[in-house]
Amino acid sequence: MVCEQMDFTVLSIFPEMFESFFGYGIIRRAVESRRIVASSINIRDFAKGKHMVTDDRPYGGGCGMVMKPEPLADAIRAAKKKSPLSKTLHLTPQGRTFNQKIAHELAEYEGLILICGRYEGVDERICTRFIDDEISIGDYVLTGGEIAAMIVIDAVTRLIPGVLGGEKSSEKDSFEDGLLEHGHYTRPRSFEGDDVPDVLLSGNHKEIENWRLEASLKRTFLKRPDLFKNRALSNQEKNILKKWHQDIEKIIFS
Ligand code: 4GO
Repeated sequence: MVCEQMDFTVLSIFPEMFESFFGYGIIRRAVESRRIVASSINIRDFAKGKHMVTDDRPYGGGCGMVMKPEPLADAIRAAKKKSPLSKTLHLTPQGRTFNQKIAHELAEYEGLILICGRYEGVDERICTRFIDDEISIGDYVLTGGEIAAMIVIDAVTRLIPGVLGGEKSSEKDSFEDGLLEHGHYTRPRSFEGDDVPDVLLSGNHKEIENWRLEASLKRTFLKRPDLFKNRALSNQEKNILKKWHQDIEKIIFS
């Protein structure tokens, strides 16, 4: 059987941070079922000298430390030797802002080598000579790239076929079709006086689908109206919006 497998290699001075990340839930099952291979390289293992130093003072002065290029370069070469078809990513606030579309793009690679910086960041010559792509998980600064790497690995892993329970489980997610997801309900039917919408108990699958689409549109309109900018509407969706429009006009002009 041909089975898609993705190889993640993280480079960090704190590789132990990834032990719990790879050890729980869906990510753990993906490792156990060999749908992903998780390995880490301790950059310090490639540092030279008695003190295994990975950082140094910045040329030109200023505060903070910079990750030395030689240990990082050797660590990246070791990762590429083990996983030659992988794409090398650097997690940095200067990268492309990560989103679901980029997650799909990255899921196409055989593997990812994720470089996690610390201190003020890595020597610029590493960025220019060894990195295929720079990714940011959002416009804020972290003390290290490790959590950003986990976020990228998590979002990519759940797109790999077979990782989620049902084969199509990720297709209904928020963002997959450009809308937010509708709300979800489980038992009890009445929770502290708050009831599950009747339609969800009706067993009428067509009506349930219609209710969910309307709920998705409503949420997106109220919480993330910006998502409509880059998304075409189906005729069914336009009809739902037209109906609201009419309902609102009735309120205004009555
Ligand atoms: C990544 C890394 C923020 C991000 C980081 C981000 N901060 N927004 N910090 O994806 C250099 C040293 C980068 C610490 C690292």
